[in-house]
Amino acid sequence: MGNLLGSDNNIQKPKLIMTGLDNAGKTTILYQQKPDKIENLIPRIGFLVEQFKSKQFEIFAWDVGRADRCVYIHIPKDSNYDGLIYVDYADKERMEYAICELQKLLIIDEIKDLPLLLLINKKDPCQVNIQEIALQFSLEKLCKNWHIQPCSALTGDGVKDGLKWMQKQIK
Ligand code: G3D
Repeated sequence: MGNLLGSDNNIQKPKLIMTGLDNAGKTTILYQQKPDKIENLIPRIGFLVEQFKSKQFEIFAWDVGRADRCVYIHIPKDSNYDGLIYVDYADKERMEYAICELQKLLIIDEIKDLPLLLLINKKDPCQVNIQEIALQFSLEKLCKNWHIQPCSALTGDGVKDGLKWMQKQIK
C-alpha cells in the first residue's frame, strides 16, 4: 500500500466514487481530507461531478438524486474505480429515497462489484445501530463487500476509520 498512500503526484492513486443525497455531508468530508486539488468536471445540464485529489485518493463526487437519470450517463466511463463511498445520515424522512438511489447505483456495471463504504454521517457512533442500517439498505443482498461507518464530518470522528477500511479493500 505504501505507494498508494504516498504523496508523490505521479503515483496513481486509488479512484473512488463518493456520492449520496445532497446535504449528506460529502463536501464537508472531502474538505476535511485537505485535498491538494479540486476540479469541476462535466458541468453540463446543471449537473456537476467534482474531482478531489488528496494524498491518498482521487475522489469523484456528486449528488445522487439531483440529476436522476443523467447521473449514470455522466459517470466518467474511462475511469476504473476502486471503491464506492455512499454518504448518508439516516434521516427518517429521506431514508427511503437514499436507499433507492444506492440501489440504482448498485446495478451499474462499473459500480456493482466495488467495495462499498457506507458513511453514516452526522452521528455519534453510539447512536447508530449498524445491523439495523445494514438491513434497511439490504446490504447483504445488494453488495458483496461492504462496511458501515458512523462518522461526524464536522469533528472528523469515524471518517479516517472508514477510509482505512477502504484502503484495506483496495490493497
Ligand atoms: P453535501 O456536500 O453532501 O451536499 P455538505 O453536504 O457537506 O454541504 O453538508 C451539508 C450541511 O450539513 C452543512 O451545513 C454541513 O456543515 C452539515 N454537516 C456536514 N457534516 C456534518 C456533521 O457531521 N454533523 C453536523 N451536525 N452537520 C454536518 P450548512 O449549514 O452549511 O448547510
